[in-house]
Parts: sequence; C-alpha cells; structure tokens
Amino acid sequence: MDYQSWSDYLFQAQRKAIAVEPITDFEKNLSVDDGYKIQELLMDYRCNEGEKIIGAKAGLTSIAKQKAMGVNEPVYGIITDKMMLVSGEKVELDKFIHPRVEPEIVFILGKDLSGHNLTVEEILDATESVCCGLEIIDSRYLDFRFTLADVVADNTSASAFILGNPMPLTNLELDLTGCLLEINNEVVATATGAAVLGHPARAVALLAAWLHTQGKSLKKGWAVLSGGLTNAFPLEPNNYVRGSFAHLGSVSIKV
Ligand code: 0L1
Ligand code: MG
Repeated sequence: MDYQSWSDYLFQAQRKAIAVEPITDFEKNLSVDDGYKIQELLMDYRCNEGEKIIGAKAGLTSIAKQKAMGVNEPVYGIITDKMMLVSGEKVELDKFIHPRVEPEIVFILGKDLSGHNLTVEEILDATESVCCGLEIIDSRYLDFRFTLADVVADNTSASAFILGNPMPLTNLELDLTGCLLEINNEVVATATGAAVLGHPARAVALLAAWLHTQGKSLKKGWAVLSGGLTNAFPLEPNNYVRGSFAHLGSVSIKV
C-alpha cells in the first residue's frame, strides 16, 4: 500500500477543505495499523509546512461517542499549534468541511510520560494543570463516513481546539467534574468527567501507552485532549458555543 500517497490525499483534503471518499472505498483491507502509518506521514507533511506539535488527543473515549460511531475502542492523534484557537474567538466556517464541537477535559503535562498501564495517580502526578476545552472535529471524509482505520489515518478528525484557563489539580475530582455544553444559550448536552473511561486520566494513560509502543512519549508542556465527554454537535452559522465545567470555568467560540 502506498502510505505516502494516502497521506497526501488527506493532507490536500484538509488544506483545501474539500471532503473526499474514505480510503477504504479503494483499499478494502486498510487496517488500523495502516491508518496510524498514514497518520504519521500526514503529520510529517504538516510539520514540514511549519506546524509544531504541541500535544496529543484521544478520541472516541466515551460510550456516547463510541455508540454514535458504532465502534468500541478509542483512537489517538496529534495536535499542533495551528489548530489552537482562542476562547471567544470567531470561527470562520469556510476553513472547515463540516465541523462539529465537543467539550473535553485537557491535561497540561509537567513531565514526560511514557509506558504501559500507567495509573490514574501516575498521570495526575505528571500533570501540571488541567483546563476545560472545546475540540472542533472535522472529518476529511464525505458525510463523516469512515471505518476506524480511515479515521485514524485522518488524524482522528483533529481540526481545532480551544483551551480554558489552566487550573491546579489540587482538590479536583476530575471524574466528578460536571460539564454543560450550550449552543446559543441552550443546554444541548451534559456529562461528568467519568464519561471518559471512568476517569479522563485513563485516556492520557492510553495515549502514553500508544506512544510507548512507537518508542515515543507524551512531552512535558504538551496539552493532552482526553476525548469528548458528550456527543459532538454540528457547528452552524451564527452559533455561540460554550462549554462550562465545575471548578474549571468555561470556554466559548462564536461562528
Ligand atoms: O475526537 C474525537 O473523538 C473524534 C474521533 C474521530 C471520530 C469523529 O470524527 O467523530
Ligand atoms: Mg475529541
């Protein structure tokens, strides 16, 4: 399989904001491992264009999202400086294909982290601060139609994210942290941190294990998106989207 040309295929789709057919329409046997090889080359392309890796993301970490996508395992991707937006910022829809937004708990690491079976305590010990966040996902595939292998190749639909103010971990129980997602001041979904694998730090542990198998690690200073607590909602013209979290504050965007 020509991994390089599939990564170019997805790179061009993202750059031009034009949806394309899933790779599995052409490569019936595309595996999740193939998807990760394509993702790695895709991120090389983006870094060669000047983007800087500043973190990682876990996707499909909640039952709500796994059910919505008909899968039963998380996926992992990479985030860059170019994907970061500022809270309150106006989002231009024409930069995206069919964006959706979801609320997330984000870990800012104070140490490098790598290894299998890291515990929640080990993750929290390596965490400098946490913040609330919104992730904008934007599959490069037509109608969000893809297999797990396709979406992995597409860097798990990573497109943009917005971070709230960093908060110290002291006295925070992230599994009990409640979250409201509002669109145009109407609550469209609610959840607690436990929606992500029982505790969002478990998503960070899975990311550390994924990188460990490649001889890599989560890096000190990185932002780690632990996955949508609720389903993702389409971003429409004139939307005002706000994610509000107990003890973590809120984060918003305007369309
Ligand atoms: O961040 C996510 O959970 C997205 C994972 C990929 C699936 C999708 O595009 O919804
Ligand atoms: Mg996400």
